[in-house]
Amino acid sequence: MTVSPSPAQAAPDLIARFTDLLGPVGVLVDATDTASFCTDWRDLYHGRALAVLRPANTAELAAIVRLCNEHDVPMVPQGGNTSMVGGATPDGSGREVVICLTRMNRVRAIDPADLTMEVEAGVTLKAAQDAAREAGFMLPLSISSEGSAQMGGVLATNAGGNNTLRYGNARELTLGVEAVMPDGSVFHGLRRLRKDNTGYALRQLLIGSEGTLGIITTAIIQLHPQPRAIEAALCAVDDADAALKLLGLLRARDPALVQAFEFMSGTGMDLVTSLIAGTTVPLGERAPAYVLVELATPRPDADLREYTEEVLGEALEEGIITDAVIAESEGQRAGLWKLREEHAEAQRRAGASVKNDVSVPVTHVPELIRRATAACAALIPGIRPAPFGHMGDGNIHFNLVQPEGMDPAAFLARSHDIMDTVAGIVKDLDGSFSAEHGVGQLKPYMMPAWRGGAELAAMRHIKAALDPKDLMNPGKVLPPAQPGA
Ligand code: 2HG
Ligand code: ZN
Repeated sequence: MTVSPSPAQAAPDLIARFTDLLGPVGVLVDATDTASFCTDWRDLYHGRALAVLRPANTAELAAIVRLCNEHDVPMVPQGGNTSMVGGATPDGSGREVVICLTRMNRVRAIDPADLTMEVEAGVTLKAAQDAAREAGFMLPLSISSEGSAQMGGVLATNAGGNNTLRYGNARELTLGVEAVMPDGSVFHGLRRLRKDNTGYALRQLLIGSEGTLGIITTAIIQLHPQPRAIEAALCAVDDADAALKLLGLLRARDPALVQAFEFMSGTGMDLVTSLIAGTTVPLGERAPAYVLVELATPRPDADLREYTEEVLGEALEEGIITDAVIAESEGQRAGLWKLREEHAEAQRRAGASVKNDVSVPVTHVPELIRRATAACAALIPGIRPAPFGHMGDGNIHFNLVQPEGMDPAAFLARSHDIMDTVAGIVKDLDGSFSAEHGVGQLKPYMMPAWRGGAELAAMRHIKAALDPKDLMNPGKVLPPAQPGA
């Protein structure tokens, strides 16, 4: 039997140079140590890494990027490894290094006058939120994976999440970034300016580039005042049309109060309550769909509770919602959010599933759900559509769980059929095939049809200009160029 050498055994000199730069604690090469960095949360991709490199600061990161550039070593930046599209998983060649930012994990400063926070890439989103809260502010970015997702990845993927409709996504909340570029040079863009019209917005190019143009090391994030009152309510609705009416009512009354507006299908909710311990829907009867509404205000004098009761009462009277419960305590509010946040985990436990992280203009959400549900049922009888997500900003996770009893592999073999079916409807409704999860290695094949022509050509030019050797997260975002294209 021949035993092939581990990737690191094939390049001992390089590993020694990395170790000189980072010390032994900064370099992992044993397969047992690197394994968890080489597969994704969804278990869709399984790669191999030459090494996992863990720099402790920007200077160390810049030094290893320079070395990789010199030796043509492809680099895969990785934060909390929570990508839904394989965006942080190395390929199977064993030539790539994973660059893990976990050791760069300091909240450097919070400026209470400027309402900003300076935070390093390896800080988890949850830790950044907590630090902001302890200082009396709110970092309004909130996503299901916030306990593991790290700020570098959150920015690199322009994460959105639950509060986008009120506060914007990562892009809107970021004033400045520092990043190591593909040649190892450092972009010193840690500026905290609201106005700065000085040429191309490199910061914005790096945000959402999914690590293909450079590695974000530190960022200046805008904070908001902490709400003094928050009311969360779970509403039962007959369908997404009713949910849209509820959104209309809330916005007509006071759009500034609406902090989250999350849709959940009855099917998705059934999966959560049956597969996740400690979850129950605190409403009388099972509904075809639900909306989790959160209203919040920083004003001390606003009687938000009374307002919430009044507006939901009106929705009940008008038959927009069929039932509702308002959280009576912080614990109950957390319980309502658990029902929403555990959707992804429940679907993972239910078997194989195909995710469609799509967005459409918010008024088209009901039509999207109706048409995509019918089209997928026609494609695979017994398929379980469980759409949920950030309806307030038009971003629906149109996820489909395998039919009960079907072979998971056979279901996953139909992934592209399902994704293309949903995407066709999304395109028809002027939407996007990836609203917040990015493109990663799962969806580059969709780029020519959606972003072709001048847009994709410009992206390729930018990539070639900044990363001429294609060493930064290769194979992600951009599809391979066709010969002659
Ligand atoms: C969420 O909103 C995440 O919970 C995950 O974006 C969505 O599992 C998904 O598709
Ligand atoms: Zn989401």
